[in-house]
Amino acid sequence: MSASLEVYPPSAEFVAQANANAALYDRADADRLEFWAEQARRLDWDTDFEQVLDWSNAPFANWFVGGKLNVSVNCVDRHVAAGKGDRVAIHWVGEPGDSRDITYSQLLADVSRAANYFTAIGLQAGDRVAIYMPMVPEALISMLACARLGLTHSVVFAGFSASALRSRVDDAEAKLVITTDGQYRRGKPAELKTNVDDALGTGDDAAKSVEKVLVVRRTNHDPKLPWVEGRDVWWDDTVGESSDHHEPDAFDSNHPLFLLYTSGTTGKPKGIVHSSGGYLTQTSYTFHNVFDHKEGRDVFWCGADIGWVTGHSYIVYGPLSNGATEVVYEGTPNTPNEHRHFEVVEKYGVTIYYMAPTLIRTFMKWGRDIPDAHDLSSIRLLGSVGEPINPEAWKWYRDVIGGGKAPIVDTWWQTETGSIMISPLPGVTETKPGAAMKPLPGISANIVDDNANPVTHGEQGYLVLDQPWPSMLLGIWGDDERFKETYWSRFADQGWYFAGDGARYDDDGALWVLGRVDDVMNVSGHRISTSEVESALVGHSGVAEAAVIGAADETTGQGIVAFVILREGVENTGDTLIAELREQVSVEISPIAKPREINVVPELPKTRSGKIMRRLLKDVAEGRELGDTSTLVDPSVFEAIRRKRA
Ligand code: 6R9
Repeated sequence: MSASLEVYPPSAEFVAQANANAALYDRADADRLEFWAEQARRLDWDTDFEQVLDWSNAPFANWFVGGKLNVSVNCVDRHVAAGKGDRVAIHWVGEPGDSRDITYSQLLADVSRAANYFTAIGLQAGDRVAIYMPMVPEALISMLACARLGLTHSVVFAGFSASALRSRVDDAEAKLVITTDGQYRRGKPAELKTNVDDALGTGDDAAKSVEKVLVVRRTNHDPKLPWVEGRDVWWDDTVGESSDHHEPDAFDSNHPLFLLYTSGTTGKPKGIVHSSGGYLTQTSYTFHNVFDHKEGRDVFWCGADIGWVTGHSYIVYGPLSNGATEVVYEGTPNTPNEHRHFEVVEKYGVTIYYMAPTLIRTFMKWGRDIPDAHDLSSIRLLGSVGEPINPEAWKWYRDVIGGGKAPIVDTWWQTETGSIMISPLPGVTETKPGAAMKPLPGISANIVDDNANPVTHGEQGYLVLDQPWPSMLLGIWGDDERFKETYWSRFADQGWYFAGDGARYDDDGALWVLGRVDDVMNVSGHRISTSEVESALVGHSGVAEAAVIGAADETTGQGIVAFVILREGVENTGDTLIAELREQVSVEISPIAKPREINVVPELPKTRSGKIMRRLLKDVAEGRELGDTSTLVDPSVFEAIRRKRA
């Protein structure tokens, strides 16, 4: 990467008002732990911490040892107590066009009601609650009510299938599942509660841990919604009838706030466990500095879903702990038409807009006439997350959405890191289109080769985090060994966290994240493992073997391409079979994991040790010349695959 690429220095105007300044790096460098203690004190603690970090049991971290706090009090009560109760916390916009404004006082009442009901049904701190909901206010309220009681929530993306929900409910042994009757999907109500019924099963097959299913009325689409007496209850009849006053307790800094399942390199999703004090410290700090948030003035909008970590950290915990006013949107960007996002920006005067590159590329495809038809001048800062943003999309974003002047923060982080780790600081960093630039103050990262030696500028290497950070994962739910093995074994001697991403520094020392170096695909910013899709395909009775790769895709970053071999005697019914296979993946995992392309091939390319050569399949799928095939058992396999695709 050459140093001559365009750089975009912050404007004098932005610098003059920015929350962050260059001294933040100096302060963090001078005393990292003291720096984090200072950030932690932006929160309200019931009991002050005695020690900033206990790393003696690495890689199991304990941040802010001895400290006790209540996460929901930090996100809600303290703003009301400070006289900001009438401030809008959430401008909620429903997909059919309905909307609700919820102030901090109303949020406190709603969270208290839910907390009182959860207590009434016997839930106790440490119990797990599964949340399987579209983007309705009750989803956020449920998360905060769990936090208030020390219940560990596990949000499962409402686009996931019944079987994906079941495995997550079972793994976490959730006692309560919260859902809605239905959800809007591109203008039409679709089932949701019935997915929960399918997931939880009946009789011998019933999910053993679940005692109650709490249902929010959203679509009202089915007058005969199936109902399990004694298990299922309506939100309105229960939470709605509970007292709006609730006295919270404080919990240990390391109390598990939530679990969030994410794809790994092996089939089974892992439950990433996050803390309370450390997690909230860093989400709150990053929200304030990376998004340059000004209380009472800014209107923030993060387009993620609460089913992903971005929704947890930058729809719920980061904004609300800072007393922000934010837009929460239920639907897709093209319902009822492609103007939707820009109308919302205009209506609420959105100032900070945080989206995924795949959406920006979609906007580019739709054409600039659409955003140009709106007054987007309220926007003063843009954010990007989920995958590398290509320089072309970066420039379009700044010019067309940011009026040619809004700084862009390209934020690198992961479910496991809990909050933003590598990003420009607006008002400080000279940005380059496509680069995440530099670890934030207080964060330490490095790019190293196979032998843990730092790479020279221009060389590609592995992105590692060589110091613990406050919002780091506590572990993988119920599997300490897998936690150590997955993240800490690659550079075990050094004690570094290996993120699974490749990266490089350019000649100026700016950091560019290049994407995953493992078998995890990134489709529209969603992490999907190749082996998960492979095992879904092999679950079809006609399939003997499957290999899946992520091929470059102009819009979605990567597209899923599958190669399957049929069992002996199974007839290839062409499109019918392909449709069945795609459906199989949709049911087993989610519609977002459906392969873009499925090739039925006579053979898969394998090394002599029997490993599928995915790298070569990628070359084929991306239409490149084949690389080195010398280790293949039978190089002619490719000719057969090529012929099939042509
Ligand atoms: C927050 C989130 C994590 C993976 C991560 C990386 C990719 C995220 C990125 C980025 C380049 C960025 N990723 N942000 N790559 N530039 N700004 O997306 O979490 O769903 O766990 O995904 O996403 O590959 O390892 P998660």
